[in-house]
Amino acid sequence: MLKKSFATVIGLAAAVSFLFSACDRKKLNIQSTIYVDDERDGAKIILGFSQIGTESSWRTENTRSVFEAAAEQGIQVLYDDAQQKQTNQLKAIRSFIVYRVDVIAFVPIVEDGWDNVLREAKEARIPVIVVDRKIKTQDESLYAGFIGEDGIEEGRKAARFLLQKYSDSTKKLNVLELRGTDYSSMAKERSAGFREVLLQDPRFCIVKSVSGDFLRSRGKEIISNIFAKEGSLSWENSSLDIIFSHNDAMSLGALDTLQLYGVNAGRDVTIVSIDGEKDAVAALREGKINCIVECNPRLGPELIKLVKTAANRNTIPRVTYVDGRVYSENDDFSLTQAVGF
Ligand code: GZL
Repeated sequence: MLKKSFATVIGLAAAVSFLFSACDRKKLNIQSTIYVDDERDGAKIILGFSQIGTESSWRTENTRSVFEAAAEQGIQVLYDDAQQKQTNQLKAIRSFIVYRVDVIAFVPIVEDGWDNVLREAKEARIPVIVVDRKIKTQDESLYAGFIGEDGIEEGRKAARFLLQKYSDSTKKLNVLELRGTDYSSMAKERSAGFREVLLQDPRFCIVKSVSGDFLRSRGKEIISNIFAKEGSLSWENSSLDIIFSHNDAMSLGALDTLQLYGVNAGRDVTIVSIDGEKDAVAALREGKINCIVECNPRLGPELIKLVKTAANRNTIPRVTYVDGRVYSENDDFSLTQAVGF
């Protein structure tokens, strides 16, 4: 397979890419550098990896995990940080095709809009692995397989915790949902799984659902806007008893504002979150968050196994799910290993 020098590709691709090789194993600093490598080491597998960005600790741990696993297996990584823009991901994938990487892995920021670029990868006979979030496509043959979490099950786990926590309550319970990035599979799945379980119980009512884009700043802003409009933690005369947040970053942002308004998070309002980042686990131990559904970002080792299989033209499983546990106020944290990322 003719491999163009990356210097040539640089002129074609706006994406700033990062070539990571085993020799850099000691540094694991994830710096975007422009790498010019006129000679490819043909023996090594080159992975083109298009990542969404750095919107949360989950995302940076996910990226770190991929780099670390690739270094351990001597796989070179062309990396692109899309800075939350699908257009940047499309450019990066096209530059990977021009550079003729062996495998492409990407985290689709949203579900739609991938068929054309995946068709180009298929025509170039480069296998594509979808990571973390899912895509909607007219042609399932356009990608080799998916590895990530089951967002629907994560939403169900969050709801099951609430059903258990309020099993003895007779009052109406009003829920505020902080959604992740709209049109992303993860936000859609978490919402769907949460509703599937929770709304079987007529005591619960989701009175408001807002997209916080998985960002801490937006979680903070949404709660501030509610206080500005309502003067309290309520919505249209319904007190908000529960906040269900699609990720820890938005939960921590919400905590920032609740503290400002003197709300006793974890007691005056129940908070259920997803991910398991260190700061959120610390808040759980302090009783400010009531439940965290773990979403494991450390997909690197499993992904690299799939990359090696695909690079050798072997079939990979269509879906590889990684599971996570549930941390809650009921845990005896003296027994729980240090968790979080
Ligand atoms: C989960 C991942 C989500 C995390 C967020 O699979 O897609 O995106 O839950 C991250 O923290 O922004």
